[in-house]
Amino acid sequence: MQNRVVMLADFDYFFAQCEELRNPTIKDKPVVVGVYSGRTEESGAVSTSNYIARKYDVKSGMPLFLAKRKLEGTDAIFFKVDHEYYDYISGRIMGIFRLYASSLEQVSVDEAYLDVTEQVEGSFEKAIEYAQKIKVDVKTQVGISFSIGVGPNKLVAKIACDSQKPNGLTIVKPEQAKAFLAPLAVDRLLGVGKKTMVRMDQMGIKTIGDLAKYDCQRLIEVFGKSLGLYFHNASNAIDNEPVVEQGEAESISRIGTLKQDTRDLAFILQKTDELTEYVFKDLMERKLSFKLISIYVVMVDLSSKTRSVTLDQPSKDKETITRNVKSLFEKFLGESTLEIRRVGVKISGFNKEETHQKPLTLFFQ
Ligand code: TTP
Ligand code: CA
Repeated sequence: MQNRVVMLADFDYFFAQCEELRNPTIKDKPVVVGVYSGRTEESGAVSTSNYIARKYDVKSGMPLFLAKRKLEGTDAIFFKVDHEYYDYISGRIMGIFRLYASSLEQVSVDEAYLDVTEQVEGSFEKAIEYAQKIKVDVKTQVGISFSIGVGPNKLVAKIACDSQKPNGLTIVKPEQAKAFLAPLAVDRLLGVGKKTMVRMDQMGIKTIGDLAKYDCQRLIEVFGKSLGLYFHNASNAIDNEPVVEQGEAESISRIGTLKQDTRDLAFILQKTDELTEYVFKDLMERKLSFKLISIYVVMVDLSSKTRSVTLDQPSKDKETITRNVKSLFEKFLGESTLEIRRVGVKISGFNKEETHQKPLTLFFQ
């Protein structure tokens, strides 16, 4: 299978950058965005600050009075959070990202994964230029800068992105991924909190490289099967989690145009087999089972029809799709006399438990 090329984009000092955007004159001053609790004039905490304020040791989560003390004597400016405005800016950027990716997974108001494999034809060289293009486009259209990490999967892309901020662009090719992770502390991996870190330290594991070399069987004994396997894979830069749209459609489908209008079953099935390959690939990535198979037919007069079949048992295999698509078309050709122009294959009726199964990594916190 082709290499995946996955990007993580993380907007720089986001809330504070949004404030700079609408007040350009404050750009060279320390900027702090805070949540005011309302109890007293001063009480509340720092949401984020620009990099000038960070030089004075201002940090997210810090009480505002402390931030004010640290910035005493400077011309620092303080803002109240304005989520509506930040969401609006975020939405505009996500809209631009969507044009650049086959799938977009928004993780938070200021972070999103982009699967750009097809767009860069699996090439990390092309991905550098592509990432720069996205940066310039967003900067020109919206005025916001961000950091991008590029890797063969989400895990590597995320750590790559964190390694160079703000306005960073960090590329980690598949063959460099293991060596890139190896020297980093184990707690850089999602799921390694304080307790796990102490336990790993006792086992002589300090870096991701130590974890990668550690006996997998032993990890399973200590942390249980799913977590043990996850630690083994993650430390070896293996991560197969697909980039999935939030609230993604409850079906997988592909439509294609036939090379010529026809009523020839074999000719049609050649096309639908091709479409089924793609549908099946998506299905494998999402690890789902389906109960409903449908065909979509567009006739020469551009009228369209669908036909479906419901399976007795949920299925996960390709042959079931191919076989049912074939019999649906056999039946359909018997019912209609028009030549066919376009065809589609769709599977749906996914097992709800599977669709709601969150990736393992979401269970950690
Ligand atoms: P982050 O991505 O953690 O931080 P950032 O965008 O401010 O800075 P950078 O990525 O350049 O390091 O958080 C994104 C936004 O979430 C941030 O702008 C404000 C908000 N936030 C809080 O409100 N409280 C917090 O404790 C943190 C960490 C973030
Ligand atoms: Ca950010």
